[in-house]
Amino acid sequence: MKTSKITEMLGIKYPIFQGGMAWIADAELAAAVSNAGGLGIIAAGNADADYVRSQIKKAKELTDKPFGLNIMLLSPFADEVAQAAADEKVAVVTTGAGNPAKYMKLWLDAGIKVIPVVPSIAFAKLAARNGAAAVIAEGGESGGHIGELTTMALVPQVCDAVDLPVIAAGGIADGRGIAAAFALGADAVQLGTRFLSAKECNIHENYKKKVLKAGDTATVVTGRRLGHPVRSIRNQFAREYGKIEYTDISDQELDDFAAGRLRMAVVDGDEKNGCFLAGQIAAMVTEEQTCEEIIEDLMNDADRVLNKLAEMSK
Ligand code: TUI
Repeated sequence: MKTSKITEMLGIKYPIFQGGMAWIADAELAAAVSNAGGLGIIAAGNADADYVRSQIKKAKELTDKPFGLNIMLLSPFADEVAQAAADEKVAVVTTGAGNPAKYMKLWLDAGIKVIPVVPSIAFAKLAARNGAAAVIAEGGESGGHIGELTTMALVPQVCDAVDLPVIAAGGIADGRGIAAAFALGADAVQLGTRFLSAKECNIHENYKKKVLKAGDTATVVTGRRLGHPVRSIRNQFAREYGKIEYTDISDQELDDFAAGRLRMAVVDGDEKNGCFLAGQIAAMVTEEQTCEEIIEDLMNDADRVLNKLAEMSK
């Protein structure tokens, strides 16, 4: 595959981002993806600035390639992590779960390329006005915190709405998904769930097993009532949350019920009580591979599909 606007802008080999998955995407995963030619992204999640600084330092030791930092804007530590990103001058900041407007000047002054996740055209336009280098159009097929639109509907509309490179995310697991994203107008793709099975992904073995054995309807969305819909693999926690979500339980109690569940999944591998975030393509993740194998597979498969499509149009 030839270079794209994104590979040229960021100085990376392949137009593949690894999603900045909270609690999951650490320096080791990000560096492995960057070393394999994609853009690895460390997730700040709900961690404080000291943790984030140590992860950035570690990634710099593990790779001389560009990598990114994802800042989850609902985090209580978002302010100090935003400052850490500027101090450490990471190549790329991606943001999720909110509006990064108040940090844009800080990051742009530090020479950082800011690439927010946008769940709608309004947010894409706002990001463009505020100086974003590109936007990630993430559809609701994704794991974790999601917007309302699907990738199929969101990506072409965002491409039409802003004069910026667009990275498509949500529901992409192989070369067919990558080719489809390009057909919709994207310049690159971001994958999260596919990297959950990576050898360099330091999640609990039970998390990997859950993804590897997931079927097509394995995931479910909870959390709409509090305005933070989250897609995860159906298990006891998701069922219990679903049962109480629309009862007269208070917002605070509902929030408390979900608190700490991602950690229980990622660190403890608690199959019943953890919240195992994963996208709708979990069933397409069928083997443990290194990041290099995953990325080479993806690019070869995308080339195969694009060549097939080119043949069809002759
Ligand atoms: O951020 C994600 N995925 C995530 S974050 C996360 S941790 C979390 N824990 C508990 C509650 C919520 C999150 C797990 N997965 N993806 C990027 C993303 N951003 N998807 C959707 C959005 C988004 C949604 C609304 C971006 C902006 C936005 O603005 C609306 C507003 O009102 O701020």
